[in-house]
Amino acid sequence: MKFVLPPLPYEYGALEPYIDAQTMEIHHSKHHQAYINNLTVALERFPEFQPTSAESLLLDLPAVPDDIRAAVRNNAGGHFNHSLFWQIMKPNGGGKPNGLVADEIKKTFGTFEDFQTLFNTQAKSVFGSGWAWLSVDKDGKLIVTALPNQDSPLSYNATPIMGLDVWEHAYYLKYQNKRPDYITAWWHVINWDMVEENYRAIIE
Ligand code: MN3
Repeated sequence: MKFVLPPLPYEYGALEPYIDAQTMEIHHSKHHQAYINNLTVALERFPEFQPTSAESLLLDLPAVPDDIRAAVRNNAGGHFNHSLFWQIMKPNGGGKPNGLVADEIKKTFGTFEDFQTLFNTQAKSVFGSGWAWLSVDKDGKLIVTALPNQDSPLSYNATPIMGLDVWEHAYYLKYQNKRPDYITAWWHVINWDMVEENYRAIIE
């Protein structure tokens, strides 16, 4: 199977002023592309091992040949995570969620603001590089987690519906060491319609 860089659903500058065009261009065309290239190179070493998708690799990492398991974990993770990340942002996003996911957030975490505080705390807590995630666990419950590097919730029995990349490459040009400012700004570009769509795809 051939892995390809999905086009961004908006222009590189579309998330300004919250995420700058240069960061978006490097992040998408260089970083995301590098995960795809590295994944491809790793898999070429085992032509008899033919995954059907990045998801299938992440759902069953123990099935990946030992020699390339770490590379697959990092790079299939990088490909899958970023593919989700671009989709759950949009220009003129932000605000509060609607629909089923909004109801479930309230049921699980209290108010929307309680959820946001928890998510922000997880995003700030990542030591070094990683992500904060909102996922649906195997019992259908919403969970907020932080994971290191490019680890995907898929490898931890959960399906992500929203994630925030807190690698420095996601914000350093504009925000330098001020990760909390990037996190605050990011809520202005969240695409709640897509989060709702992701949620419905799992529970319906
Ligand atoms: Mn990234």
